Amino acid sequence: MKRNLFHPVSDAILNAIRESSEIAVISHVNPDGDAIFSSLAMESILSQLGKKVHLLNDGPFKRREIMDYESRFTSIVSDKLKNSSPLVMILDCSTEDRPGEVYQSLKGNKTIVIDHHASGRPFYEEKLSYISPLSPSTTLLVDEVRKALSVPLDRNTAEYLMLGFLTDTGFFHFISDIQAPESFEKVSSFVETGVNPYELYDRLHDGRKFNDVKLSGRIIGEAESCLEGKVIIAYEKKEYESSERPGDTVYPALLECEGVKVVVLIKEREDGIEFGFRAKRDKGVDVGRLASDLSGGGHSLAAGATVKGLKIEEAKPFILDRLIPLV
Ligand SMILES: [Mn+2]
Repeated sequence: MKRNLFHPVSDAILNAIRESSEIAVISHVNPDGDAIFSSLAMESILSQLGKKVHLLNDGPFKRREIMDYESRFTSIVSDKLKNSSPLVMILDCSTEDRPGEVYQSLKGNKTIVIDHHASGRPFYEEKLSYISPLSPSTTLLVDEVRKALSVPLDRNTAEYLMLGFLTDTGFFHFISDIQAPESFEKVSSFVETGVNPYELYDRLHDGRKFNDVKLSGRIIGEAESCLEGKVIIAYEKKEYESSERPGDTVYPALLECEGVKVVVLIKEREDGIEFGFRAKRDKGVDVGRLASDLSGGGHSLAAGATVKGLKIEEAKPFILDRLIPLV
């Protein structure tokens, strides 16, 4: 089998870890599952080597799947930590602003970057970085570091590694054929420790508030099919109150519609409109480019942008004008 996803972890990285007794682990602001679970897995691995680990994140912990772990992290870098000149490990961040404020106060320390994003502006020292754009999650790269450090895989660590993988791949949905063989080898090693995919699926999905599920239903009910169904527009109005991000339910449901190429979620904010875009794979629409034309960002299949001063009734013609040449 051709090996694509992982390359050897450099000696510079392994030595930096071995020589450090104090390590600050930082992931990105507004964290997602992969950010938090790669941090927790790294903490568990480093602790087994006797390291003192500090988990840092600016938050906020808004996503349901990570809320329970907030207390394990801090956004305050103590003077004591600063003065100890810890090794810094940055996980799941593609640009220098992603690690947020906590990183600013530790800048200048020796820093390792582990990430799987294809784009971004490198802000790291080559030999201290472990970047593999083909890896479906940062947690799989953390597992390569674990192996290189000869730390055995226990169930607890495997569960974190699996959770980051599951959240970044939409529970196996977004894995390409290039990624699949090596990814599933990893998954196989995780489940061998006793990790149970069924249980993790329920843990990631259950516990939603009834009203949040109803609101998602309302947003789907009010969605509009445009341009012969190639574009579907849904609205998240200011008066809608949800304790979660309705898009997590609304996008996948609307992307299942026959003939759809792009789903747009128009989110009414205090100062304008935030557009969320999701594109169907293999339909030739790059919503990342559309978003960046609007000074936003993202990937070819998932992206977003905010247009200040735009009113909700202006949002649909505004975005359809831009989508007509693309679909
Ligand atoms: Mn990630």
